[in-house]
Amino acid sequence: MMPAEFIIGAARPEQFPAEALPEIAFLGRSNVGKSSLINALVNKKGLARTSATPGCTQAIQFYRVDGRWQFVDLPGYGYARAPLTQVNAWKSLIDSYLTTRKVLQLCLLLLDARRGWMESDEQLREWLEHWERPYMVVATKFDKLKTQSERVRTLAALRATKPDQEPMTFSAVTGQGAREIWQAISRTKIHKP
Ligand SMILES: Nc1nc2c(ncn2[C@@H]2O[C@H](COP(=O)(O)OP(=O)(O)OP(=O)(O)O)[C@@H](O)[C@H]2O)c(=O)[nH]1
Ligand SMILES: [Mg+2]
Repeated sequence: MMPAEFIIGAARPEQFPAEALPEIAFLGRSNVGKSSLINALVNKKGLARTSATPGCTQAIQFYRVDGRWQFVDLPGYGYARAPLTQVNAWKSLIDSYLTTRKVLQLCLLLLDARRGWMESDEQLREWLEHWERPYMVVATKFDKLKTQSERVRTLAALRATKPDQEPMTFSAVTGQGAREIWQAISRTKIHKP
């Protein structure tokens, strides 16, 4: 287990904590497994709240990890039944985080392995590219792909959209992929704010 602690849940930009450490942001559709991935990486069940109900993480949750990083759990998007006011609040909160945060080093864009790229993921991807935010794609819930041909097909579809990078895979059930994601995080260059 790695030392990890909750810092704050920020519902407004004024509540973002000090830009003290490099940040790794976890982005993706509602229910894709962002909070589960954070818990698996720090090997601490229950650090980030997870739920089978989409829209569990509402504010931006900041965690300090190993005294070296801040992990940032962003509220999920793309939940069809979310009210429009909530969708707009999500957009402006995420917008202000992604456009202003100087210590943001790397975005992990999580996709459900069974669904691949969906429209809202494509929009986010274009947005990250527009703002020149480095990001890596992680296909989550990989344990749900039962056959080798399903896994091969999924990886090919993910590569087709972002050919410059091998997509990473992850399962919170088996822990598969956590080591590679840690390697990617460790490789990101440390930015001095
Ligand atoms: N089988 C399987 N289930 C997973 C995996 N990761 C997450 N889940 C389940 O998917 C559901 C959503 O997981 P969360 O980690 O809460 O998802 P989230 O992206 O943080 O969701 P929001 O906070 O609502 O945006 C929970 O029921 C998890 O147990 C995985 O790798 N495999
Ligand atoms: Mg969550």
